[in-house]
Amino acid sequence: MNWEEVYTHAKQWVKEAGETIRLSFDKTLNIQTKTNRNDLVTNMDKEIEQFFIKKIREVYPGHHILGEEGFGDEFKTLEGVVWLIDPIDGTMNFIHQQRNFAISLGVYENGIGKVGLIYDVVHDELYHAKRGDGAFLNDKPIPPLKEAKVEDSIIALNATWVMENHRIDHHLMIPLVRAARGTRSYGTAALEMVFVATGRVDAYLSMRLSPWDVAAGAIIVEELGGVVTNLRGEKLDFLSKDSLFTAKPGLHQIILKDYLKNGKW
Ligand code: 2AM
Ligand code: CA
Repeated sequence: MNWEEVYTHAKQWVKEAGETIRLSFDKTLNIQTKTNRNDLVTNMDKEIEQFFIKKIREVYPGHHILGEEGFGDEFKTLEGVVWLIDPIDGTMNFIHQQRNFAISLGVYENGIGKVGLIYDVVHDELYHAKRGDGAFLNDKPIPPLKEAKVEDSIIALNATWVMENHRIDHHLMIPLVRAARGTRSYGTAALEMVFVATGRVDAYLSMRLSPWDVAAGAIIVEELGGVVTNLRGEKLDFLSKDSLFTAKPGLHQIILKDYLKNGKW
């Protein structure tokens, strides 16, 4: 596989998709609900996913595609080359705010992340990485991540876990929230992961995300020395929904040991 070529194509396609989204701001959005009244999808989510699928199938007919809106393939392993696509990560922000959303595109080979792109469309900021070649914000290299202390950290986490009635004992989060310098909530896993990558936040925790929400971000964060696991400290499989815990090196280990180890995540 010529990964340089895949990288170049992916960048071109993401930019093109971003332009389509920017132009859509002047048009009327068609908004529908999926599993519940707050689980939203628009004609743009669908259009952008279909745009990527068309491009990938034309150039790489042997590759598999897993997309949030379900226009890709169905499969149970990450064998071969797999594109994990979130056409709009932060759909609720896209609808309500026309900002704080991103396109997220991760390409994996036999389960190993090779190329990751997250495009902040509104700011025209493309975060991208190819395994082993470092990570970039547009043309600028992003410096490697340094260690941080919990008491100096800003931690991104969303409050949705308070409402969810699964087995999670969210009271266990209180000591961590108290110990940190501050918390932030942005509503887009892809951008929250690039905020970790760029050091704008020190860690990001989420109780439940899908493979396409985290596939690209994991490649970018790991390329900079950051750590990406679930809340139990295990590697992600990029096939099923899971919790997410990503942080600077060192900080990840400390939070896991001192704050998360008693949770049933
Ligand atoms: P989305 O906008 O692509 O749906 C918001 O906290 C983040 O969580 C976003 O990245 C959002 O992705 C994702 N998200 C929202 N609801 C989710 C769900 N039920 N399962 C998995 N991820 C979800
Ligand atoms: Ca989405």
